[in-house]
Amino acid sequence: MQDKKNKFYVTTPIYYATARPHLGSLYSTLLADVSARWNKQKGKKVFFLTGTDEHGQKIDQAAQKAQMEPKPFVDSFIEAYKFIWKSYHIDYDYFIRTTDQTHVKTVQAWLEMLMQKGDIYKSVYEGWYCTPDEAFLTEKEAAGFTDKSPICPTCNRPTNFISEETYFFKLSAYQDKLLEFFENNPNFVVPKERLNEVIKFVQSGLKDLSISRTTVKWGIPFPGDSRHVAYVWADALLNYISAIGYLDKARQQEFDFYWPADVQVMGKDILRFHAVYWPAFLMASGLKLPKQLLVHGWIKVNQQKMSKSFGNVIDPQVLSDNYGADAVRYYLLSQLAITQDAEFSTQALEQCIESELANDLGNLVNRVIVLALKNDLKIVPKINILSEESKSLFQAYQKMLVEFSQDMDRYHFHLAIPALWRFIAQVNAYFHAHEPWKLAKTDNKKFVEVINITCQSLRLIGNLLWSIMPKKSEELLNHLGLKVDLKINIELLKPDFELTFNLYQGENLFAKIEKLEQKATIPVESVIDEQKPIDITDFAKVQLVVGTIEQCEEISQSDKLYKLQVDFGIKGKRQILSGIKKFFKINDLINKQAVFVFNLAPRKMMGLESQGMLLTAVDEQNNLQLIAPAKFVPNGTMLK
Ligand code: ME8
Repeated sequence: MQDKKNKFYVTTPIYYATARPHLGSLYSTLLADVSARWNKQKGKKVFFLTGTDEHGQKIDQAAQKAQMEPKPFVDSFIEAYKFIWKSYHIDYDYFIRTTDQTHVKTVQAWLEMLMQKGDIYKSVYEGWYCTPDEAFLTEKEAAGFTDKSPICPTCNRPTNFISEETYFFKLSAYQDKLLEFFENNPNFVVPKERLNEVIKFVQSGLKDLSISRTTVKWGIPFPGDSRHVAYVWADALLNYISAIGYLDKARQQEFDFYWPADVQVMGKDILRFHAVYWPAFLMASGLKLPKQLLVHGWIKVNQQKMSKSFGNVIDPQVLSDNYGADAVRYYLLSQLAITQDAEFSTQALEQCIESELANDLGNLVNRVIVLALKNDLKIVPKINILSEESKSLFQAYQKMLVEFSQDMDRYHFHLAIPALWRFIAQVNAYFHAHEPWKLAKTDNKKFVEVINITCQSLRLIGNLLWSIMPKKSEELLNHLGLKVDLKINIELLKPDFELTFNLYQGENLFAKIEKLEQKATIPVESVIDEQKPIDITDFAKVQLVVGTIEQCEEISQSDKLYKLQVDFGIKGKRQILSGIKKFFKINDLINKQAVFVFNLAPRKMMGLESQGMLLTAVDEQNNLQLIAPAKFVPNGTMLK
């Protein structure tokens, strides 16, 4: 195996397989992907792990609600995870599922080992339990609720009282060791401040942790006592080591090489489990602790955490279809500070695409290439002497690279990106100040120099963008006749005056965005919030009407929208725009009946008015299907 110092092992939380991934799950996975790519560019041997958490009461209950057995139920979401990760260029090395037999065997062997060691013992547990969060309340958290179930402080939902025989992990024995570890490793948690809440929690006193259930069947059977199943965290957390071969003799070398993880990414909701239980499990197992936990805030919608169980989630697939995956990556990484919660906004996303991506970067690339090609400069030759302004541009670059690298290394992507954009502004200023369109006519030598220096700068920008927007980085470099070169250590990336650039115009890096209204275009996943059922009067507000699609036309400059002419019988004819072009040929739609939202306020897209919304359903292959009555009904029929 190679030099251990030169490896980088990064993990995401494993997501509950109760629904398709949402923007929150994408965000954690994206942070891990950027770290993985950045470290690859630093020449490290990277292992990037993600996956799904598939056992426990929460999953079992969700499966029952869907009238399915738990295994086929969890199976049904895996393709959506893999598909969405792929469409966002998430380049993971392994996708672990906690129902994988290798994981199950590892957990059982580990439980057995700790039982023999005396760190796990059997007794009776009583306490208030929050199923959505899979956590017991502490005595302090449960205190003060005399006449009703205590409310979970994390999600504000009622808890249940549980009294049962259980296996305990001797968490209390690790209280002092944990505090000592935190004291010696103040940078264990990024951002640092979040470690304080953990320290306070540990200082308030650790009780032994219940890690098995007899009342739940959907889980990993306890070795030698199959009435019990391992309970969630003792199963889920182990994924980080089972995936790389823990307790598997044949994979010992691999495990020794990758463990400990260099960074483990998670939202602040699960910090306690990762900063207290997980280190204690590892200490008990005689293993090293992860080097760092990267803990980010929540993406919120209407001031509330975006969450499957609150039913307010945004589908990342709809966003990538509308805006392009790399643009969404850029928005999430540059606009959301990992240190804080942030409200998701399509307006901010669109603003970001228009001004930072299309104007600052896309236009610069386009201008330099169009101008060079117009003046027959397809191959930009080397230059020998650098002017003072060119030198000072690259000095600014060197300074920016130091800042950029430091922020990338500490996972503050929201600071690294603006530093890069300040350099892009300097390159824009350099290009415009020289007015190369005039030089082309008056001073060819100077003209070639300005084009060369701008291309040199774009090469540097393109390489630095690879971890943030991998596809756009490749496209940008492609415009210059180059490819991403992972052999260059990114921290030493500098202009290469031996290079010539073979320019290629191609399509603009960032297409004009098709502005779509947030509510109409970003469907909230159809998870019903049991806490807040809607009233029949809410439902009655929506008019769902059957119509026949009479005409369907493409819209120039839009690769997503069709313009439909729909006949609603006595209700008249309407023009309706729909982003379904990718999924249907025109002839598949003509003369078809479908269901439309009829009383949606008209809205403009690509300068055209849309007077309603076509309803579709996503099938298992992630294609759209029309919703139509089983038999022909008169156009204009309202759904009841
Ligand atoms: O907790 N904003 O799984 P989970 C930002 N299976 N990130 C969010 C988010 C939001 N609104 N919502 C979710 C579990 N996340 C356990 C983890 S690990 C051994 C077991 C992200 O599906 C964030 O990283 O509820 C959060 O920690 C994770 O998804 C929780 O996903």
